[in-house]
Amino acid sequence: MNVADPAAAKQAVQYAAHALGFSALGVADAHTDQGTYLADWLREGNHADMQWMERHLAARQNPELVLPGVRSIIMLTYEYPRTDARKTSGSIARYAQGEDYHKLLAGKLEDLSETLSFYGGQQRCFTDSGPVSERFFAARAGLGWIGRNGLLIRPRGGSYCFLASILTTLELPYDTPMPNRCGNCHRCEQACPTAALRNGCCNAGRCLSFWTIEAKTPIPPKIRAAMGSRLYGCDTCQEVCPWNRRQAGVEVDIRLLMPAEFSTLSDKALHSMTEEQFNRFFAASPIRRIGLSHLQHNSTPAE
Ligand code: B12
Ligand code: SF4
Ligand code: SF4
Repeated sequence: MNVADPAAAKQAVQYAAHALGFSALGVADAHTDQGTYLADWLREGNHADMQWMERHLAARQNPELVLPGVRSIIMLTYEYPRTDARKTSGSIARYAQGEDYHKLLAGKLEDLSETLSFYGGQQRCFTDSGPVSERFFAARAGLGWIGRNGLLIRPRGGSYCFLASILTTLELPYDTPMPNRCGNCHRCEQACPTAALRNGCCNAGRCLSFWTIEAKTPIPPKIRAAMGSRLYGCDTCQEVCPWNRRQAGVEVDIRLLMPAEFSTLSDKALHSMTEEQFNRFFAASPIRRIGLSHLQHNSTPAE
């Protein structure tokens, strides 16, 4: 739908996003051709046992199926911690050190949706929670480029951020994509412990993030051997990225920082936890979703 003053509507949502703690906002044309990248990726079996990805294919490729009349996709970034706060063995990916971002961002996205409703728009909002190609649209919205590690890289902020999306029926001014600045660097591909990265494509069946979070089957011995002491997720292809070095002055929501009791939770304590203790301990954390037995399976068995 055409807005009387699209620039004013975009500016209003930009101000509101900034006030809510989002670090950047960009707008992409919802009908941008996504090509066959995702379909090819699925056909080659890169999604391992994440069958839900096949079910989402049609909607992912056609945002009209997600929100009829959609014109723009607003993409947002929200910073998460830069350092691994664990003091004992067993690393937890930076994005999962604090509270569950799905819940943390949902209310903020609803607030932004209300701002857009004021201009006559209808919206649907997601953060890692819906059939939207978030990295693709973030790159189209000019927020950064897709690096060889498959992640959205920002020239000033690197890749340590969540992506969130708002599909809207409003036609807002679109932003311009930026060039890829990976250059001749291949550090992420070289550092990946399981060789999961190839030509900017991540094979989930090899990725330690998949095995420690999403997999429904036991970790195969070859993967286990490469896992080291990763307890939940993997940040290796981000840790080695030169764009993640310049991080001075980045403000992170305090709720995304690791609580003290997490940073010292030992393998032994984890293995002696009951379901009830686990649910209480991880009540606000995204880690709760995988359940106690999966987390225990990830950790080195207690002596
Ligand atoms: C499934 C999934 C996974 C799977 C598969 C990973 C993968 N690489 O696809 C697993 C469980 C392994 C995973 C792991 C991680 N994930 Co994940 N994941 C997703 C999810 C739900 C869908 C991704 C997907 O569809 N992948 C399939 C590929 C083919 O599609 P795609 O993402 O649209 O992007 C590709 C195309 O754009 C393509 N492309 C490149 N050039 C071109 C050119 C053209 C013309 C076209 C058409 C396409 C194209 O390249 C992109 C990357 O491969 C998204 C949320 C979402 N809804 O998008 C989060 C998401 C991508 N994950 C995220 C994160 C943080 C992670 C981890 C870092 C977590 C961790 N620390 O353990 C790791 C990183 C692993 C890695 N190197 O990719 C963030 C990324 C933030 C960022 N800065 O980019 C997202 C966006 C969630 C969020 N909302 O914040 N993830
Ligand atoms: S998250 Fe870890 S295993 Fe997955 S691609 Fe990156 S470095 Fe490789
Ligand atoms: S490590 Fe190098 S190749 Fe990989 S994403 Fe970062 S800049 Fe690109």
